[in-house]
Amino acid sequence: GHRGCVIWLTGLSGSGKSTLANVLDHLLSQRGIRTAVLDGDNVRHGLNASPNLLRETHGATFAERFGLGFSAIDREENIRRIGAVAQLFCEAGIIALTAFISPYRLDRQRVRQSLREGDFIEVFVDTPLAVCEERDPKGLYKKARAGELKHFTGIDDPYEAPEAPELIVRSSGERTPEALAAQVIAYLVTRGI
Ligand code: GGZ
Repeated sequence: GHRGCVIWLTGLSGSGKSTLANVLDHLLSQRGIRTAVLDGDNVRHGLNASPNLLRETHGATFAERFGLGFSAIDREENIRRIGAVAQLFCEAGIIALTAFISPYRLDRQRVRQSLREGDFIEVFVDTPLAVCEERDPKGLYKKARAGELKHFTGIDDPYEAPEAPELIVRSSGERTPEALAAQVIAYLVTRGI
């Protein structure tokens, strides 16, 4: 059998992290490997969501007490919780595929340190800002440029690129998500995973 690990995708909004995670999920599952995808769709709307914005508990709304936004401290807590969940998957022998901007080096470093040596595989999805902005699938870059959305990563909020990631994939140009996934799988093979 194979051990679990955490494949931690980091990169800008629109860089292709979720797409890559889902292609990897599909390809690894086909090979009989157990995987789990964690991304904004299931975490920011699930584990870290504010399910009832109006419900008052002990003098504060649920969102005020537990909801996570995009301030540095909220992103830190978002990544901490995701790291903890990914660790549980890893210990259960599952390959966790996480797709979050995770813009702060220190937050990613903390997740790395919570895992056994070699279990944290940091993959920098290095798509240029111009390409992400051109894609702009949700129109968020447009809003950020117009000043309607503050603290948007890459526009008026920092993105700290990894200094020594296990792998860098470049998704600009002709390269399909399948080609990027093949690059990640080739890396996993060299690592004996
Ligand atoms: C960055 C934001 C912001 C701000 C909303 N900055 O393209 P998306 O929509 O689906 O991906 C982005 C997602 C980022 O959530 P993460 O949990 O990955 O962020 S972090 O790791 O930094 O905690 C984007 C949307 O949420 N979004 N506001 N201000 N992205």
